[in-house]
Amino acid sequence: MPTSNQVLAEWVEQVAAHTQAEQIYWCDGSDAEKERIDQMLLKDGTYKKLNEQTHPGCFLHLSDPQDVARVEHLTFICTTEKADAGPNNHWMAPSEAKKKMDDLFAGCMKGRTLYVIPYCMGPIDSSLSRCGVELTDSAYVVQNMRLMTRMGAAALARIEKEGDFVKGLHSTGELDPNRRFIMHFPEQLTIMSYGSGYGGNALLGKKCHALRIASYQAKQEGWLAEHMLILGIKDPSGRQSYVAAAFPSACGKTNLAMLIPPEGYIEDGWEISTIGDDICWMRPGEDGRLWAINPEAGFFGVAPGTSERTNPNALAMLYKDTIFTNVAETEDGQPWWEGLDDRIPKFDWKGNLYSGNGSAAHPNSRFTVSAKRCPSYSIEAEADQGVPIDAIIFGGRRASLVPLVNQAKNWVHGVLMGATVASETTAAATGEVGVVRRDPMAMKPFCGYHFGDYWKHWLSMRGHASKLPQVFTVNWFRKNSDGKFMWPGFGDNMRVLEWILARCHHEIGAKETAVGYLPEEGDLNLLGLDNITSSTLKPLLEIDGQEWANEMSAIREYLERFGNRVPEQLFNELRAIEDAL
Ligand code: SAT
Ligand code: MN
Repeated sequence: MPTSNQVLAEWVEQVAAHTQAEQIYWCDGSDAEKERIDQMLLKDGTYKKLNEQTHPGCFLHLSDPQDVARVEHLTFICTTEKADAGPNNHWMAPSEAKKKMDDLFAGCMKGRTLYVIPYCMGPIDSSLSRCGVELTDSAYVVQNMRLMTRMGAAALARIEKEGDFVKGLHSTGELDPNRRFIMHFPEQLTIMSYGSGYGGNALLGKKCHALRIASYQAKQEGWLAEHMLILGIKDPSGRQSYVAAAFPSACGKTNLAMLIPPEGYIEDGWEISTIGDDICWMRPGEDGRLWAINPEAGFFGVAPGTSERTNPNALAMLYKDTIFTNVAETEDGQPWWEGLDDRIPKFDWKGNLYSGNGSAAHPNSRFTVSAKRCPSYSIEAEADQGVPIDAIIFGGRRASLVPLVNQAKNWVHGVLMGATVASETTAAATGEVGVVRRDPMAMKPFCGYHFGDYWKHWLSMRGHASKLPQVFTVNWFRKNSDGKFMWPGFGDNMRVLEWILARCHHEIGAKETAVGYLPEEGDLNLLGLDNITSSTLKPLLEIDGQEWANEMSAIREYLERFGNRVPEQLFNELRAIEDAL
């Protein structure tokens, strides 16, 4: 066995025997290995080669049409005590879950190869990083993990040095939605996933490890594992700031992480750099600030809506060495999706001739690409110590009520804001799209334990870090009475970021309201924005007392659902806001 880690060697042997895998393959992460597996996937039809002239090294994978998104109703947290999983999770007793999964995995790899993928979440030498090993029978998963994590020999070496790692066992099984489960055992640092080959269900380093398991570990060890992008902003004076922002899946995290500022800003010398687009691990540093790493090494982004206008940086990275999943294809073998441009594709995401009706790409179709291919990717993302965070932003899609930007008055208020943000649902998860649901810290599907304990943990960061970031909410998705978006979004979100940083560095005043600090009229830089003046912007920066009083009642009701584990401080804060309203 090619490892000195006894626990790992025995686990691999035991899984191979139980699943009756035909052979075991240890991934080393080399280029030669990548090339070999690409060729194999082409040969067996998992991959289709895209146009080598326009998209060298790019492949198209069309999944089973029933396996295109995360399955929250089949995702379980299996803690010994049901109460520890909380009302925010589906729970199953560990023994029952283990039995169920053992039955599913029995003999499931007959005739298949068991791939062993040692991986490291975060820079390979960073003390903030954590390792795991995924065992899978899917070579497509191997190739995605190669892009999304630091995988192979270096990760194995770290595991052998440190000893401990998260165990993730995965099989695509029969891709039968009735034989599909994603089980998490936070107390055993173990994940078992069966019956899906889709991203969040199958690339176990991502949501399963870096969020559900890591959030549980983070609580015990005094750090935070969050569903956040990380963005660097350099202002014209050369001052470097960093922002972490939480949005639910498919609300524009990737676009914000790769934002290109409006022309005037670029001329003035503003620069944006990308650290991560989905996950952020933060730990208090000796200086009292929160230091963050992006545990991932690639982007698994939503393709539809990505264009030269919305995200030029993303488009620039997708011309080479990218895996496309469930997008459409043009006549000349180029990947295509809604919102890209006005060409008509030849094939839809099921590989059929595109009829012109309905969407050609699946709304949750994805690209997988190395972060290094992103023009705005920052070398700071590889820094062992991480980057210090100045602001934390919570956001979601809200057609009404929620202002463009709002600053929390203090940490407790910020935690309350984060705990109660809501958003309209998107295609990233199976289920109805467009329903408003509360999505605390954008972690509703990803927190590995009881939300009450999670909020308590957030509040406790005050005791660990003396210079916590300022907290804000944003809403790019407000609509007017004609149903049109009121804010241009995308690159123009820079204007909001500028205000946020000015607040963090105490350089600008604000309008104090019952629910937070908002920009004064004229304080947002609107230079160069056609059609938007301070007066058209006014409703976006106002608080409707009555509507907010209703919102506060809804928030109280929501918090009460989590019972007596909800920290009393949140209710005190809520009461103060209600009084002020
Ligand atoms: O499918 S993933 O969970 O990996 C992506 C997402 O929904 O954010
Ligand atoms: Mn996500």
